[in-house]
Amino acid sequence: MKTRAAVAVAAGKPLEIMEVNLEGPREGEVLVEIKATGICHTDDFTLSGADPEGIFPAILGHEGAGVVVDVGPGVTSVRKGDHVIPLYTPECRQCPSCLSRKTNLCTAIRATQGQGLMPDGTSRFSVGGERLFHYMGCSTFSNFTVLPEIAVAKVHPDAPFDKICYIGCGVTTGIGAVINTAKVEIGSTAIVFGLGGIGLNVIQGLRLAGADMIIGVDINNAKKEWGERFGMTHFVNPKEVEGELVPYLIDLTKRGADTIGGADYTFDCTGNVTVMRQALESAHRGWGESIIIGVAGAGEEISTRPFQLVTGRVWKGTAFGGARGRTDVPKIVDWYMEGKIEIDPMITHTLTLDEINKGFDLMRQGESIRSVVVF
Ligand code: NAD
Ligand code: AHE
Ligand code: ZN
Repeated sequence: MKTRAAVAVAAGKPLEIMEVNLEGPREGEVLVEIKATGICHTDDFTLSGADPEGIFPAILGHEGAGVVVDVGPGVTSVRKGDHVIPLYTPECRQCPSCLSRKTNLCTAIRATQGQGLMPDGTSRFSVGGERLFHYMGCSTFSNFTVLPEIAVAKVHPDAPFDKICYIGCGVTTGIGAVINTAKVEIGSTAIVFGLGGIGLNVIQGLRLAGADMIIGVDINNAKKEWGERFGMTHFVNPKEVEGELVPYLIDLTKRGADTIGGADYTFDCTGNVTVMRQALESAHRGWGESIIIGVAGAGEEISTRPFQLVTGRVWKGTAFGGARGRTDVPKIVDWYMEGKIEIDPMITHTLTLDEINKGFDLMRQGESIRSVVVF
């Protein structure tokens, strides 16, 4: 079949909208009509050329929602008409990682996914006889896409696609980092570095978890109002701090008889390795945990004095908020439908596929929280 898609033809180039060929679903695969897709910073990271796994030409996008329109042989868990969210972290429930119960990082198809291919080692997309690569197993910047059955979560049929697509990455990553990875307790203190599409969801996750002090750090002052909207109690712009940021934050988090200071939990939502170090070092001596969410470019490394860890701080990372997609994503959609979490105000821009490059520009300029493309 033919479908319209935004194709990443090469690193650093704007996406090109074109009609591409899409083969139907094979064994264990489903064909999904994508109704809406968010634009995440990670799409821009890959498009920029900084992603060691980035390959071109490819169809990017990993934050979608849509309807199953066909299924391949052997598919049993979803059928035509089901509303689904594609999962870049699948859940096969059979691989050693899924069975370990210690991680959400299913390994069933990770190798081929990183090569931009379906699990059988081929691509379903092409144009003019040339192969196009899949991206993160999703390729939601295409109106129709093919996914392995284990990489779709069936969700509430009344949920609006143009909002719940954000649960395909940003919402789940931010809230999940708080609930699944950090396991934040009521009354905690927390610092969130970077108040974009992920950081604001960390903030709403902290509010849900009952954190007392939620400090947001961003170099863009416009993010103060945004953070406050979702539960942030204090805002710090590092550019306006006199002296070093870390001692300033440690001082800000001193409470009651505690003269040491530092937050119980800190979160990097920037992808900047200098910020990651600041986040670790502003965690409380003895127990503070720092969670890396941001994705850093090829060749970049984090560093700190080992003393920071010797004195009890813990450095952790999280992918997709530690969520098991097929189990947790439908629940998060239900939370949205029940009004337990907010999504609508964070979707600042709704665009057509033809306007997708504008969505990337808005994100780069710090003018959007989330742009969503509606097909
Ligand atoms: P975004 O562009 O919407 O937001 C980034 C924010 O960080 C902006 O508000 C920006 O002003 C701020 N910022 C930049 N430099 C800063 C600095 N030095 N100090 C403080 N704030 C700074 O991006 P996003 O969509 O929220 O994504 C954030 C990061 O999370 C990206 O690296 C993305 O690739 C990553 N990500 C990771 C996962 C995961 O599963 N681990 C999932 C989604 C996104
Ligand atoms: N390809 C990159 C890795 C990028 C990365 O860490 N991706 C996150 C999701 S970001 C979503 O916006 C992830 O899921 N990581 C786990 C995994 O298996 O990729 C690189 O550096 O190679
Ligand atoms: Zn993402």
